[in-house]
Amino acid sequence: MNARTKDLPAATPGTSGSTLQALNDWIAEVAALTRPDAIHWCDGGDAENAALIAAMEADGTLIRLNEDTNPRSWLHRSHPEDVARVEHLTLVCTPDRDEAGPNNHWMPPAEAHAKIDALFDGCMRGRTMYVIPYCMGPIDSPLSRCGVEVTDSPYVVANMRIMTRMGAPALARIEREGTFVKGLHSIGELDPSRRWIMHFPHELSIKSYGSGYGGNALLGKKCHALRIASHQARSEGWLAEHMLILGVENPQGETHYIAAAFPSACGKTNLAMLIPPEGYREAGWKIWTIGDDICWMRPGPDGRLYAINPEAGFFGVAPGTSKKSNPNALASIQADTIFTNVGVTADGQPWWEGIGNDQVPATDWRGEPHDPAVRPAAHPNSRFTVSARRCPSWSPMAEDPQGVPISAIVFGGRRASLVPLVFEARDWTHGVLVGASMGSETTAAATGAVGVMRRDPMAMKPFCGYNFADYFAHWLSFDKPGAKLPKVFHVNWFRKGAAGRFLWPGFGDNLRVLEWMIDRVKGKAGVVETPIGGLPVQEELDLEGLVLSEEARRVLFGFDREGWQAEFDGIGEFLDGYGERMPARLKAEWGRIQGELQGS
Ligand code: SAT
Ligand code: MN
Repeated sequence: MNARTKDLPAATPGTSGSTLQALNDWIAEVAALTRPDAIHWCDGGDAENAALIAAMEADGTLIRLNEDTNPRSWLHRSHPEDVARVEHLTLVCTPDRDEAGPNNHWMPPAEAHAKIDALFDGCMRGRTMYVIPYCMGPIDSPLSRCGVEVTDSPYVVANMRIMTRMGAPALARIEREGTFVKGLHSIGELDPSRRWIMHFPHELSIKSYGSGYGGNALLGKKCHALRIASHQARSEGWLAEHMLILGVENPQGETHYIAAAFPSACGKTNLAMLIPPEGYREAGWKIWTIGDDICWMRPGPDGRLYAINPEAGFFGVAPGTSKKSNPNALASIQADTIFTNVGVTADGQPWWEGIGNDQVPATDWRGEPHDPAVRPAAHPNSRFTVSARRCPSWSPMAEDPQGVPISAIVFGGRRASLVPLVFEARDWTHGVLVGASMGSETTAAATGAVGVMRRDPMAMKPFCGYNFADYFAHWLSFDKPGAKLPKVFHVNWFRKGAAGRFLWPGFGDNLRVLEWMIDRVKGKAGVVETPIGGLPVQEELDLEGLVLSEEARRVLFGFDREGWQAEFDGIGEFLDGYGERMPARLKAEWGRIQGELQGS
């Protein structure tokens, strides 16, 4: 034990720290600030997990679900005011404000540290401090990156064990590499007025206080794998994106990998685990799941982009998950799952709106007798945490250290009007503009109003760790000699008709659109050119077996010039909000399309 740790509480037997001095020094520093009663270095093993779960069951943090129907599964009820990400309290603290950009809330680093350290001061008295070494990505992948989260929440430890490669192998890699992202977390008092989620990209560090919710507290996820990683990716020449990754295997046995960016709670998990429609299944089509939320991509030696999923589990939205909407997700969560803020039946089965079974919830997510007139049984942002390995469509390629080659990048949002089912960008520059222009209606994944249209470029509005103008420039920089970049598409599964109903069936039928994209990649299908990009030639998109109304066909495959003129005015204003920093190439691309929209 070195001098700085000598007056600290003893580490739990068998978990005595690291051979890496920088790590021990940092742990000593945070323990001196937070004053825990004990320090536990997590090894990630089964015995450790069992002990943590038993302690949480004993103190009511976890409630055991029905062991027959849901073996080794648990319900956690959060503080009622701690149910989602808090974007207004999430800060990027760079020395220069412009580096964080108008897309982030910002505070000078010194002020931010002072503010949050005052909250951390002594906050772990009477608690155990857990040290969680974790690896984002396959443990032996050159694309993976490691971090250490310190937390006083055993619920966070149990979730991090599912969501990341956590414990001894991660610690060994950290000790070998000597670098890691530092994440300090305390649930504090779970008081929304004493809550901050702060990022210090230049220090590769995160400080999060006052929330136990996934995106605020599982620091490997949005904080590290997107906000800090996007910053690292920019300087190291790769991309950290809010994207699912899936493989589409055709009847000839070829697999194409697709990465798709949709905002939170817009169906990434459903698309990643899609079950092909019957005709496709019979013909031999298969979907392979690599990831449902985050994608790290880097150019390979052949010029293509190769992607890994940095996560090891799914933190999915429960409501609406059913045998019909996502049978693979439902199968995944039959055992070994932590449910947060769902309802529960009298015999201890988890329940949520849209589960599609005939069970009845007895208790709602607040633990009160369920009364639909008072509140839904499950919170709209209630979640399941489960290992990716439990998913029937889980691909062994998710463990490939080299990642999978990406054939197509898809952007998409929730748009009730204007935006057609699918269109293709002309080239990479246009594709970057399509991503940068994304708009979507807000969801329950963040606190605030739901259903409000906002610009959410590349679905990264809440997650990009630096100025969007620089981020778009970074995207543009991948277009260089020798690059074999994926084709870029935009989809909208959420278009509504005059009667307010969805016009596209979605879910498994989305494979029809993916097949068309792969045909485009292979040069097998044409497009109808419009100013916004290439629309499918309707006969080349397989709609067999689907009943689509006349209105649906017209609207889903149509191009509304006047509507797009107004949309492009809005996009232009959005880009102008970034001033001179916005890459001229992107503004020129916008100008070109604006000109075409105004032409005859
Ligand atoms: O941010 S979370 O990871 O909690 C979920 C989401 O909003 O995408
Ligand atoms: Mn997400």
